[in-house]
Amino acid sequence: MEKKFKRTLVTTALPYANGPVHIGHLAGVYVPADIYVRYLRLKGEDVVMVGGSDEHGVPITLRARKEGITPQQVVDRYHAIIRDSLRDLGVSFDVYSRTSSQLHHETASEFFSHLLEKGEFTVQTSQQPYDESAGEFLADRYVTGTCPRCGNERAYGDQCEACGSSLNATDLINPRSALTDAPVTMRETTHWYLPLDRWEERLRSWILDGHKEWKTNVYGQCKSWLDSGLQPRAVSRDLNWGVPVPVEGADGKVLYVWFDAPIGYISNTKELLPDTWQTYWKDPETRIINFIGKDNIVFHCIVFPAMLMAYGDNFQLPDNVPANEFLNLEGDKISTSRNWAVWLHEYLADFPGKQDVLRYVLTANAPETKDNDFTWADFQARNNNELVAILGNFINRAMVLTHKYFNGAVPAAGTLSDKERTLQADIENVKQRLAAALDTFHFREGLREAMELARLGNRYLQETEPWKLAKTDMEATATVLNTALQLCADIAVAFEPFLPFTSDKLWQMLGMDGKPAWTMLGQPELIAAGTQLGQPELLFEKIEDTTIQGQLDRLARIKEENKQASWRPAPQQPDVDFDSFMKADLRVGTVIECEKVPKADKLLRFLIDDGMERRTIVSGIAKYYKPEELVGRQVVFIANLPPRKLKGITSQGMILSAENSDGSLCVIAPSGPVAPGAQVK
Ligand code: B3M
Ligand code: ZN
Repeated sequence: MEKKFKRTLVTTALPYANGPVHIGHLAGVYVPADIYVRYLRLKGEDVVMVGGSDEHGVPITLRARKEGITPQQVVDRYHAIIRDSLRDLGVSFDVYSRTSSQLHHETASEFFSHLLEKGEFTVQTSQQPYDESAGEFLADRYVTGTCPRCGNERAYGDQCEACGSSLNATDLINPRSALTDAPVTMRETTHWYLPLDRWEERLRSWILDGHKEWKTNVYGQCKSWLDSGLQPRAVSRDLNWGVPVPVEGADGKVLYVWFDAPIGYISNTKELLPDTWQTYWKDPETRIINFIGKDNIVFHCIVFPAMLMAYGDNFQLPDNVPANEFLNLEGDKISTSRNWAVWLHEYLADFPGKQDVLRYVLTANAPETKDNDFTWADFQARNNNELVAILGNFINRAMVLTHKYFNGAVPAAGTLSDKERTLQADIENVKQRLAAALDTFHFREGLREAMELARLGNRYLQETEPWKLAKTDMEATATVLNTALQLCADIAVAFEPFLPFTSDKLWQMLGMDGKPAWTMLGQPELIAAGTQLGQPELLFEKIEDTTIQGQLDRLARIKEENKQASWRPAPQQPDVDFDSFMKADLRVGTVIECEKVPKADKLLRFLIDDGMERRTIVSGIAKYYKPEELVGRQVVFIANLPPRKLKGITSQGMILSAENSDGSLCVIAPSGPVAPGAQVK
């Protein structure tokens, strides 16, 4: 028997305010959470959706240092971008706040103090990396040095990006401070730890016995954490950005960001409901749902629940944590630091009025059970072949035909035939399946069911052909169009959670009053006969190839920039003995002629004055020079290579060029005029 709840509290992972939000955040957290909340509201349930920016943590301080601004300035900038862009996408938070707020600082501080008083922490002393000249402890990210695995000299204290191994700061060879480049020393420091091992048994039975219905990816991760045994976790850090540890003498120490951030859910609820927030956290008849991405599972299923259990006072644990996998972009992992993302605020500027297209594509392709890929080709195809061709098309046909035959007034239905009765039953079945999908967090499937309504509509019009009926039987035509318009109204209801802008527009276009409600879906007389329809407007428009190409070009540019930014000189070649080197006869020559080699887009043919005669050399630099700009210039070439045939031309030597970080070639030349044939020594 399913437990009955009186209300639902939906939380969404707090995005780090060190960058804007991207499609990965949306597909994993905010779009599914919003669909769920809108669905519950449509059913008239008591539901509250809370969110906010996560404004603490090392990455924010690093960004501030890099830009020469304060952490507060960093979070002010990104908090505003994140808040506004989520709002503009229609993500319907009841409150969207931030962890740098005073209320949050007080709440997190009180939470810590309460655990401290109850004896829920242990204290441990450990050696941590320290920068003597800056007088600061260093988070792992602040320590750089040589990777013990691959020899990369720029590895970080938590990870080597060259070989991918995850490291501890103490593993690095020659560790240096990323702040001052000074050598890192180790210093003793004391921190508070939450002994997760004390809660292991309760967590086990709560999750492994009590929540077998959780998604397999979530349940599986929890099981493997629990099976490998829980350890105490530090809940404080030596850092000067965050919630100060509320203990005498703990200067320079703040709460660990993963300790304060989930408490943000509580602060946000308090901010929204100063008088009744406790009902949403402590009443067993409240159901708490945490929407997160898979990298946050341990914090939401193990650490935060342990914190809540340690606090006591009837704090409720989440009822479900429907974590999603990751969304990739055009085959590569989304990355804020590499700018490999489709940023929401940029999408909204590039595609005005197309919020629902993005919501649709991200839901249809949501990474619910495995990592998925966002591609612009798929975005275009889903818009053109599904939203335009199926959904938009059905609505438009029903509207246009009603305007044509009934001056835009909903005609009264006459006698219903089997076709209408079958359709009615089909709609009812879709409604059941849609509800079942949404109740169990299967949003892709839910969207497929909602689309089924439009498919049913197109099939119904195809079978009844009102444009032919209208020539002989106006009463039958009225019945068909009435039925089709009822289905249009059903669509406005069913799509409200998924495509709220479209649903709203459609509701208006149908001349409906009030707001859609779940119980309306499938009602035979949802839209009353005689209702005057608005003008039929297209709900979706085709997206052209040029638009998509523009986005692909942007990504290609970013890929190129990243390649150049990560460029390093090639490793030095093995030693060569002096005599061998001296055998190469390097000389200066003057270019007499230069022209493109036909049918070879990379090659140029040179005629070089080498001081004795004219020799032909073929060189692969056609992409980087116009032939005429090289005529008259001096180049360096290897004179004693055996002749080689290239595209039928015998090349007598090789012109030297340097390869730039973008792969382009730059011809080597003497820095002043030199007699042709001069040797390079
Ligand atoms: N800011 C991590 C993340 O964005 C973190 C979530 C906090 S939820 C309490 O992946
Ligand atoms: Zn390495």
